[in-house]
Amino acid sequence: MKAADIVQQLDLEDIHIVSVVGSGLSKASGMPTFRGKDGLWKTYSALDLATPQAFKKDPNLVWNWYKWRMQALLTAKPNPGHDALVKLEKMGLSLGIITQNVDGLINFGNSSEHIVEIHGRIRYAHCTKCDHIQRWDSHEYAVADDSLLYCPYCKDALLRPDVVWFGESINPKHLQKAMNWIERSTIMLVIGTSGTVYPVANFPHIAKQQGTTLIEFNVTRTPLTPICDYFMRGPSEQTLPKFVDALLSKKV
Ligand code: BJW
Repeated sequence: MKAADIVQQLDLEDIHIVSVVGSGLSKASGMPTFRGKDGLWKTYSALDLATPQAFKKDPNLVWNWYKWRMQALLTAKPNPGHDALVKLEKMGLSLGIITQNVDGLINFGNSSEHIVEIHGRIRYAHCTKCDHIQRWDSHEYAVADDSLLYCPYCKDALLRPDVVWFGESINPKHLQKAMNWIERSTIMLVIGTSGTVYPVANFPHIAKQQGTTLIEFNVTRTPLTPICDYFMRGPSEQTLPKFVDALLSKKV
């Protein structure tokens, strides 16, 4: 469906947008997605590496996967899809963005009030023993040379990426903030996610139950498509800017 046709049907007097974001948004910035052929690194499935068990069994393997992704991220730039979300926020139409992406490519400058990075942040690593957290997003660390990163305080304890793996809990403050935005939302944008990882895959269902209008942006249908009110098929780096521009042209 065309952006202008969707905007035509929205209640423009009452716009409170919450966005739920997945890895498809960052694909045009050179970041791989998780599922499908993109989700394969060497012969490993990304999903088999994103677990505490995989890290325990072979920390070198898991760190090398993260270093490979970091090498891509060090030269990655936000794409027009990321920029469109920042534009919505600047216009005061966005309650918040719930992103599953750990890449930090949605750039609000110093303000992180309106974004929740629900699966963590790849640019940081935390100690497996103490509370120490440090950045590791530099060429110095992102070398796939089998070296491990250790805590400067605990010495013998490994650092691990500051992300949420399968079976690990989501930060309750992040969940609370996300739920609060969903409760207040009138529109939810579901962008570039396969909608298969919980609890995020439940958010559109919760929003739908309370009457929020759902608009999905994806190159293909997903398990969430049947409950969405509108589906904008295509790369989000193209469809999202079109939608945001159509919305802003009606709002101002
Ligand atoms: C484009 C595009 C373009 C491409 N434009 N689109 C309830 C039921 C069943 C199981 C569970 C449940 N609740 C919890 C669970 C267990 C588990 C889970 O969900 N399992 C499922 C697999 C069934 N969840 C958890 O363990 C979570 N923890 C939790 O809930 O704690 C409490 C608890 C624990 C245990 C049991 C019960 C409760 C934690 C989940 C953590 C997920 N972590 C990862 C790795 C993060 C770190 C890292 O980045 O390395 O998060 S896994 C991976 O999947 C990553 C992603 O954020 C996440 C979602 O993937 P995403 O973004 O949707 O990517 P893809 O590849 O799947 O899809 C890309 C989409 O883009 C596709 O649709 C394309 O078509 C599209 N696309 N190009 C637009 N240009």
